[in-house]
Amino acid sequence: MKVLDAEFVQGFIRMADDGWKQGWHERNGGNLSYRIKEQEAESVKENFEPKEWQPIGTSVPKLAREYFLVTGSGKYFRNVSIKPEDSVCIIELDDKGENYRIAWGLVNGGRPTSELPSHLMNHEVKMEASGGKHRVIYHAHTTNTIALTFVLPLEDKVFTRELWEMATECPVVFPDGIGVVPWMVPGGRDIAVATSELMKKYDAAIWAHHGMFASGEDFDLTFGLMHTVEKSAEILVKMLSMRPDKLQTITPQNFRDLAVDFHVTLPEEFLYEK
Ligand code: 2HA
Ligand code: ZN
Repeated sequence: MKVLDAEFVQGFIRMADDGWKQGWHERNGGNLSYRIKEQEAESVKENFEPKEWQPIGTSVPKLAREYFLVTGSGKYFRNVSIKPEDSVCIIELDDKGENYRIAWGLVNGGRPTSELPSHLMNHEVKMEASGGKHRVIYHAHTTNTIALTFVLPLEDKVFTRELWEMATECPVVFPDGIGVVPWMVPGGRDIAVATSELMKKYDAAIWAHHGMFASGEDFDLTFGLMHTVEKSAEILVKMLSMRPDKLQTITPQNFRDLAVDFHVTLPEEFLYEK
């Protein structure tokens, strides 16, 4: 089968396009990766032409020999759907999880995303935590979430609680909460380590003054998570623009009642009295 005909590739392209349409991917902002299933890799392997091995910049031994579909460094989400073979690539990891090589794509040259260390370290953590179910890692420059990192304390418990309060669906969509990474230089191993530490506990992490990372089992769940958090952030930005306080809101006891009916566990650390 041609790579572009595969369902997982079509799903990846659609998600990239959806993110672009949301306004989260100015210029070359953001990146997306998908851990390819064995039978999916098998179905398109006839097209692979492996290039030389390159260092990942970190070590992900549990992902040894896995294949990933990833956006290219410096490539624009805006272009993914019209020239996917120029914008994305399939990479293979070596048997130590220390090097990668391009097997398909980036036909005009280039490298996988500059955030490859963060993507792969998050994949490693989430694969373990989910018993192998999580396959998608998504980084986007979500406008309203970024705006909030200038006015809210950069604490997991503050962001979780404030975002939960803005839309009743939020505690059901991300019951474990959301993490916050303080401002750090992007692209390297340090920010990858800090993010993957938070991803042991959460499915989403905010990068202060930069954007967000989300993890999920498939494209729908991962895009849906990013979309839900960002929508909630938009409501909070609107609310704070109208007045600095709330006349009424969802209370800690409301959240506890919701948890019972929706069969989710909401950690008490987020249900503090203000
Ligand atoms: O330009 O978003 O964080 C890609 C990025 C880097
Ligand atoms: Zn970014």
